[in-house]
Amino acid sequence: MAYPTDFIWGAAAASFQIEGTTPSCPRGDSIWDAFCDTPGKVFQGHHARQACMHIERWREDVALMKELGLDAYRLSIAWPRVMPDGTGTVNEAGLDFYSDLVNELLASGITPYVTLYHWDLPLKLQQQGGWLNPQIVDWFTDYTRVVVERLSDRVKHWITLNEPQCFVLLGNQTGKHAPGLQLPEADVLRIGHHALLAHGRAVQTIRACSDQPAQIGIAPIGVVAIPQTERKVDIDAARQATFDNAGDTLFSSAWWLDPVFKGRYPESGVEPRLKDMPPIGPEDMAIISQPIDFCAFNLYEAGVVRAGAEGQVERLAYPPGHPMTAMDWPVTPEGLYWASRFLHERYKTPLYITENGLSCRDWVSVDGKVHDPNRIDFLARYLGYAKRACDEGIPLLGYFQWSIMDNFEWAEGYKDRFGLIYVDYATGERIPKDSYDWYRNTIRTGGNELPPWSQCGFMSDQVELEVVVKPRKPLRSDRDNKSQAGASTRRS
Ligand code: GCO
Repeated sequence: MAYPTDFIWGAAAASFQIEGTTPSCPRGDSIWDAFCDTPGKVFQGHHARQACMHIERWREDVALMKELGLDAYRLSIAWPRVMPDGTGTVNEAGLDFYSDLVNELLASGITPYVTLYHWDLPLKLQQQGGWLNPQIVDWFTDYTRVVVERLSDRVKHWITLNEPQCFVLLGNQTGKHAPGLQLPEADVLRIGHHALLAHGRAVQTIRACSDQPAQIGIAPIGVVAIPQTERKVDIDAARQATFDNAGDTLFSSAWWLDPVFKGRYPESGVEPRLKDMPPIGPEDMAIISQPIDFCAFNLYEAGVVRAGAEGQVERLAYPPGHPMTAMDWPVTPEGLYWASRFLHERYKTPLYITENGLSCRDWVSVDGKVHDPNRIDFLARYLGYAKRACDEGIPLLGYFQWSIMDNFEWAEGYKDRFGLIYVDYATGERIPKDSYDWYRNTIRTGGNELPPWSQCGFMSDQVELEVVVKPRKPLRSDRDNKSQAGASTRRS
């Protein structure tokens, strides 16, 4: 079988990670600027003031996207570039930048998918409490309106929030990300509730203000458990581990997506947190569960489980030597299929994979090229499993590779490279890697040259796995060492 002919082949990036700043198109400070300025927070004190200087080189970047043959590019808007203080004054030069970028993409045959919030909260808003202040819902609504009024004559696809798990929990509970707070759980839950309300109000705002019928979604991390084998009992165990885990971790997909698609928080997460749950207004869940058009998810890795003798979920550790990325995330291609299948079963909505990719320590070889065979193999394996989802009739509409170019990887600075295009941060030079050519061919051939999914995985009942008896709560160190067996291993 083949990928559907209208499958969207994309790549993604995010404002703070690539844009940089320039006097002709300034931006207000975001919480990430302040975080980078705080000693010890970001690897070797790296900063994204320059990043990839996409703010100056965007035409060259779009030309490379066109050459790659992308159907779509997922970008994010920097709130502080559009509204330097977060509210009030609009920076027209900032809006012009995004408007010109959208025009260039469209002229190149590339559909823009626009994420409204990819973590760069205006610092001025953080100084007023940020996501903990209930007014953030209005602030975000106003910002959304400004962007939609300017771009929606040309932009049809919108993603409200990127990975609420990360910006809420890593930013405010573990302190690993900006704004670097370690708040009590009651505050963290309140922040999460405000984020979901902001999502719902943004959906309403886009629907009300868009010049054309919009396609709207949200992009959490796809936190999923995969079954060690395809025996029904193991599949049931994986489904259960995927959705009944909100008591163990707020990274849980159900914690963020049940409110959006079902209008309620999952009982498994509420019950152990009764004393800390935020006040929930009478209209809140209706706002949060505004109908949306698709569920997006970002997927890099997954936990593995099986059914124990009594049918109970057994969380398993990957065996020694299991393939790992440069960021120490286990390589789990099967996750793309199981996430698609489980999310579709539960939420009955079309899906997009809005991020997937491999971090390597790529460098320029003596021949002047950048050879990244592991990235090619990683992408082929994951795409093999995405194809399986399509073959089985799961409405997976598209795939966005992370990332079109190397960029600022948050607390890891520039250490880890995810790009199809190598960036020399000293000169700004772009060098397409081997994986760029490979992806171009994959797009050109509609995925038809990918290996069959049955050859793409690492899991089987032949692999001896150790049972991790006690699931544990996420640790602060997990951003550096994400291998928590069983549930989400990534960042949870
Ligand atoms: C995130 C973001 C991206 C990352 C990517 C690799 O998940 O952190 O969406 O900005 O760069 O996922 O970690």
